Amino acid sequence: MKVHEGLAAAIAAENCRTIFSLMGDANLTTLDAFARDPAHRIISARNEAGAVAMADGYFRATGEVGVATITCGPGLTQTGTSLVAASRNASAVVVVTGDTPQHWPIKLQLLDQPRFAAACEVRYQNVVSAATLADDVAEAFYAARLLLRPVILSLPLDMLDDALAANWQYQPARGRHAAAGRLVPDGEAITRIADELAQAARPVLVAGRGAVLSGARETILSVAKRTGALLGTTLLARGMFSGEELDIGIVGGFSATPTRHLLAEADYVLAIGAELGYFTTQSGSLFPKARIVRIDIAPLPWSSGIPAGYYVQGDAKKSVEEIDRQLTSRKIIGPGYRSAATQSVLQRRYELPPRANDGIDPRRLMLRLSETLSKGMVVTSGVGHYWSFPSMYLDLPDGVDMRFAHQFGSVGQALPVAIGQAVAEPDKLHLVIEGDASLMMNIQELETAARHKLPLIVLVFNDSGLGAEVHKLNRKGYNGALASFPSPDFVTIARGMGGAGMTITQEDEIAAAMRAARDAGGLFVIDARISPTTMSDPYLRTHYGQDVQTPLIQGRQGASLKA
Ligand SMILES: Cc1ncc(C[n+]2csc(CCOP(=O)(O)OP(=O)(O)O)c2C)c(N)n1
Ligand SMILES: [Mg+2]
Repeated sequence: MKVHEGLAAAIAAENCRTIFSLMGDANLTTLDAFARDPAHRIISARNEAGAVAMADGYFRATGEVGVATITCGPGLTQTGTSLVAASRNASAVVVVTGDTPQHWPIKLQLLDQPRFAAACEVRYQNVVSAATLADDVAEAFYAARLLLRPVILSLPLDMLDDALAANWQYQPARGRHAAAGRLVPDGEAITRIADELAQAARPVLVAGRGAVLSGARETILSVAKRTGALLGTTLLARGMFSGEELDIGIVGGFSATPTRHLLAEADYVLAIGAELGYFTTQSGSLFPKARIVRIDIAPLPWSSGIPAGYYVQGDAKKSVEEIDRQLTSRKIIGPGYRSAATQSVLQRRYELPPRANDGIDPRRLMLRLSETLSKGMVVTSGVGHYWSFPSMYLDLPDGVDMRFAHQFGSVGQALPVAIGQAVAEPDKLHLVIEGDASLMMNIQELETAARHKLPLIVLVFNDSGLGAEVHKLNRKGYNGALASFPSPDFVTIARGMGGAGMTITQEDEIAAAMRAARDAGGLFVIDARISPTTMSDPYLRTHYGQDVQTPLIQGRQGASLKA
């Protein structure tokens, strides 16, 4: 057996049957060996950036290590943004590549790869020799799972055809090292939080993705019942408390108006499994009177831009269970926010701003889209001016999962991340929402989605421009036209790539478009011609100082809305 064959066998032994790739000298023989087993699947992307983002999406959907393989040098440099985005999402990803040996005469693709990896916040695992292959591969997979970030596994090109020992065997990482257990919080810290919660008059619990992943929902509900706390989430945990009496939806820049009114009076905010950064606290202005306490597994609190508080390192579920036990044994029952006054704030109704006459109204489009969603769907939004509309105006029915590909603040990631998710979950219908400019950044991957017949609908918020830039330039008195230009015909592009699509110019047409997409199966692009002058609620608030009134939609099925 040769090294590349052993490598392919080792990857498969790590429970990886699907690999995302783009070929080159560093990986073509490894892919050939991997493909010999008909149960293995190779998803060939059109750009290495796409391959790594797809592996990231695979992890997001399954919790299993996503594996991508790409060639060295220029293949690796293409992946920079996707690597950092995966790192910021705490995604376990292994990227298998090669490296030009120093003694090779051809230096064309030579790169200082470890330094590149360091800048991209990923671990660089070098395979030292054929004799260490098994140990090095296992360490890479172990590190990806333990550290929850990408690991680059690199083999010198001249090693790939070396012979492995006749008795070579691969023992997977899981058989070698135990997985990390739940992080136990400090007991005194928990007592301190229980004391403070027991005394708080208007407490708020904010659950983040860590709370979702650790399965802390029921325990958080129990603490909320004892304390009368409001139940909010970060963006990434959107929908976690839908239907609960004191659910206030998203806490942060995307908070609804009732949420803002209630948070303004909060005296204690406990964030659970959440980083709670600048955007979630609005730099502290969202709850100016509150003491801020955070529980998360990160070794260091991310405190940039938020008021000082108290940080406890611990698993979300374990920590809240301890708090709950203490409150229960002390028989604490606080009214907190439980009152008729709170309910009247939560049930306030708002008018939507009037429609513009230069395209689809994005708020109403999201309300109409909500009616077409059904159980088992996954909605993934990217980032741009448009993303506040799905975040704030999409009414998620039960069983619809909402995810975000905004990590690292990079536009263009949502399509390849959603493709990786669709590969991992082919039984679900995937809807990815992208801006026109964002889609153009990785548009080549539409062909990957079509070729693999993935159940993927792409909804393009098409305002014919870099909307975020247009609005900011205009607001500052600069030339917004610099960032607006006609977009291509996305439906023609979708057809050319092997998919289908429909252009819509009115919000009511979304129902027919979604029906056509379901009927078509496979890749379907909905090119929604959005009003380029309609600004999002956060932009009106932040850039124009307007007191916009955003209804609380999540978990209330649009009850507070007059459309
Ligand atoms: C990789 C990257 N390049 C540039 C930017 C700056 N940027 C932020 S939003 C945006 C506009 C994106 O346009 P589009 O996807 O059409 O969404 P819109 O803002 O128009 O709703 C740009 C270019 C970024 N965040 N990431
Ligand atoms: Mg745009």
